[in-house]
Amino acid sequence: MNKTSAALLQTDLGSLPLLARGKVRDIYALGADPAADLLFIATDRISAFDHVLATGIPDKGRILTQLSLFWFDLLKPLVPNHLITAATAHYPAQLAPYQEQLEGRSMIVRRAQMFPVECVVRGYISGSGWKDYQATGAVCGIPLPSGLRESDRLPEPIFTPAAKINTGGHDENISFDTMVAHIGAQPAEDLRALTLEIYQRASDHAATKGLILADTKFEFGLIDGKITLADEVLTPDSSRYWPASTYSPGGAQPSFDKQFVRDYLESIHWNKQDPAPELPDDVVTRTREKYLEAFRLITGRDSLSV
Ligand code: Q0N
Repeated sequence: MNKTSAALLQTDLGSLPLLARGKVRDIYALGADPAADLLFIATDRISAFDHVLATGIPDKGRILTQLSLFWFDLLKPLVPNHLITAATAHYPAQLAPYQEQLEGRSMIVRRAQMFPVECVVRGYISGSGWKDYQATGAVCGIPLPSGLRESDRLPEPIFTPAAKINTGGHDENISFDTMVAHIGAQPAEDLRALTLEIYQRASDHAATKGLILADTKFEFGLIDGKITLADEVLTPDSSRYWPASTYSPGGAQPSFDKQFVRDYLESIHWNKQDPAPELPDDVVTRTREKYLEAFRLITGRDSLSV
């Protein structure tokens, strides 16, 4: 059994070059060579309403990392991925002093030439897709049937790419034609086909576990000229999972993982400006339990192995 330990909010890997710090993940380069492998670390940070909160969720980083590893393995027959290893025993010796910060929550990955596009796929109409549909009847230029309700299942899954807007800002939904203009027709068609194929496989798996995979986001890059699945995959941070048993279209569905957090933040009337507030212990405990529940449902495993 894993004892709950304090949340890891920040990594510190001495002189290793920090390549990027996301809301949740810290990425280091394993050396100064521009081709050096990367070290991904998922911290226990949690964001809500686009802000990183002052309190972390113990084990969240390990849960998300092990979910990504589960999905990389399941999807291996469909698409190569950037993972080299998540076994700290196989990490380079220079990382040994940081073992505590790395165990279970990190992976060494190959550096890819990333496509500057978020590959989003939606089987259900929610979030920014719902907003766009209400305004225009379409999402990313894809016309949808009239009369859809919020959270309705779509006639078929749709590919709705988004472009990164620097740091902090929301991604912007773009048309397939705009994606073609950015990266070229063949890569765009390949990424769309792969994204839809992976979504089908993943939502089939989720369905057998009583979960709806409403939508999710992938990032791809080129490694040795081959399209490769990168970043994190199919975690609750990059996906909307809904319990099938309580699915009820005609309104927003509660967040599987963050609902207690959102409810608490609404209850204190936080103005959604920095500084983000602390979370009370019971919200932390119940949220941690939701991430563990997602992990158990999706992987069929009882608890984290590390
Ligand atoms: C890379 N991102 C954006 C942190 C992660 N294999 C790779 N090679 C080169 N670069 C990247 C990868 C990957 N994956 C991807 N940054 C660098 C993803 N961010 C989003 C915010 O959190």
